[in-house]
Amino acid sequence: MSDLNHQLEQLHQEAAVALERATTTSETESWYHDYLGRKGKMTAILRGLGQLSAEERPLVGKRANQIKVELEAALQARQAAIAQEEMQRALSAEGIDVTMPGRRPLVGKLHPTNQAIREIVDILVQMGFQVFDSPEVETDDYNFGLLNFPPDHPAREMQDTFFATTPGLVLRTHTSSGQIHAMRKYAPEPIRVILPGKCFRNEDVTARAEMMFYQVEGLAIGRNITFSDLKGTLLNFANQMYGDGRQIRFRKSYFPFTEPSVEVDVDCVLCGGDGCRLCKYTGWLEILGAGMVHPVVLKNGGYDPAVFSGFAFGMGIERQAMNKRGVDDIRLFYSNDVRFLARA
Ligand code: FA5
Repeated sequence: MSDLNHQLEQLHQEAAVALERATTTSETESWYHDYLGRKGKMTAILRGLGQLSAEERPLVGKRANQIKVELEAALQARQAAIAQEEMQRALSAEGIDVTMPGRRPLVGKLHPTNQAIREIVDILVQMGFQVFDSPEVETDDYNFGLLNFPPDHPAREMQDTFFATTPGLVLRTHTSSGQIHAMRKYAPEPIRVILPGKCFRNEDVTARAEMMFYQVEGLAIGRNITFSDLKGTLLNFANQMYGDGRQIRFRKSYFPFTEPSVEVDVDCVLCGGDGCRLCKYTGWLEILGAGMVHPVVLKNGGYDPAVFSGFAFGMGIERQAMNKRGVDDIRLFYSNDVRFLARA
């Protein structure tokens, strides 16, 4: 057996072991380069064939070819196995873990102001009020004059007004501006209407006050409407809005369009009247302004005050939502913070 033959067998073994150790496609490529390539160890050995005797040369040459064919077949098998492993690895790295909980899609919902409007309107509609629409841009008359605000009377300063560039037009400062529209449409029939909508006041924005906010106005006019009807209506409203067993209290107040006028509070929904941060330790939450419709306003609306009487009330919508949900800053309603909007 020639020395060359011996070298060939050794190379065969060494190459087979080295191939097993290759774990990536690029390692198998370097292996090919080292053993079977043009500058590889096999080629180097085969170059020595010329020095062999004429009898040995074909035998060693044949064996060399066998080894080469075997190694090439082994290389193909190894490369196929590695490709399979690499694919498996990539698949499991990028794969979908079907046991993971799904991501909850963000679903839009009604804005908290709209939720509150619907809740309030639903309660009042069930009590027999019908919704009446009135304009956001109003004449000074509907917003003030016809509601018994005398010209240049300091009462106008109760509500800081945005004036339109057209003289005589204002952005309504309260939904009471719709009262005369409703009365003039239905007088002399009795009415029970509610007027939900936007109001605007040129005020400093604070945790309690916005420049744009919503109110719902209530107005009932008939032949025998008394202050007791107002009280019963508001107690019923408070119980439905804030829960059974709620108490309300009336504090005397002043509005030019009602006489007598009151501010109405409900016992604090958070502490039940003991005093807490929400009610500023008073035990009460203010919910609205109200009163008996002033005779001058009845007359301006087309009703004879000798025959007809009525009550009216006006509440801030965001304030009701704040009371109910314990929100302590009205600015959250209009700052588009999704964390607040999603929670509300
Ligand atoms: C009025 O606007 C009267 N028109 C209410 C009324 C109607 C009285 C009918 C009698 C009869 P007042 O200015 O108090 O009243 O506003 C009523 C409610 O609107 C307040 O209690 C408050 O909840 C809300 N409100 C007033 N100003 C703002 C503001 N800047 N931001 C948010 N809410 C406000």
